[in-house]
Amino acid sequence: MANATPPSKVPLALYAIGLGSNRRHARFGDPRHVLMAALAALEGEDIEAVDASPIIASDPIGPSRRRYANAVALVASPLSPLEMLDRLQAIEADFGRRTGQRWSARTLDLDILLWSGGAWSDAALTIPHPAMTERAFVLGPLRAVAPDWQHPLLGRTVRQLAAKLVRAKPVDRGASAH
Ligand code: PH2
Ligand code: MG
Ligand code: MG
Repeated sequence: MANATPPSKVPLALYAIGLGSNRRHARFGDPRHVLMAALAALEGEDIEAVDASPIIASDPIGPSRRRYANAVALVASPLSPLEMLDRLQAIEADFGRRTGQRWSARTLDLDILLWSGGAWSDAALTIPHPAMTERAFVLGPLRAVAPDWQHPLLGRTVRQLAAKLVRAKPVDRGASAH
């Protein structure tokens, strides 16, 4: 075609993705191995792995009594936030997560924590993740990969937020988390 234009280059966005698991997977094994498999599954044609934190073990916040494995991945992608959410939910489903498993023991939870575009809020998705500033199992791994990333609404870096959380020594923030 005479007027054909080359495919337009969509600029890449950077996302910080929180990973959590507190349930074995029949094939992958314990939660730590679930996260290792999930980190590999995140990479694809339009999601490029940039960095991944160490996988930590953390005490459960909320009603589930099993310990979690948690980690944070940094990925670069042309996907919009809602496209990324779709993709993460598809991966969760691939790992056997049933909808309605919120708060209960889950094989795999993938949350968008931060996005280089800043803040996002609609009926389906809120970025930054509203509970991230209260969760050591998020801020610890996030600090390992993106200490200088500034929370777009609070104007504080991840390093500052993590330091503040340690000082605050919350008694039980479980009820406000999701
Ligand atoms: N996720 C929750 C609720 N509580 N606790 C820990 N330690 N790690 C999690 O990933 C986690 C949790 C809901 O998403
Ligand atoms: Mg989630
Ligand atoms: Mg979550």
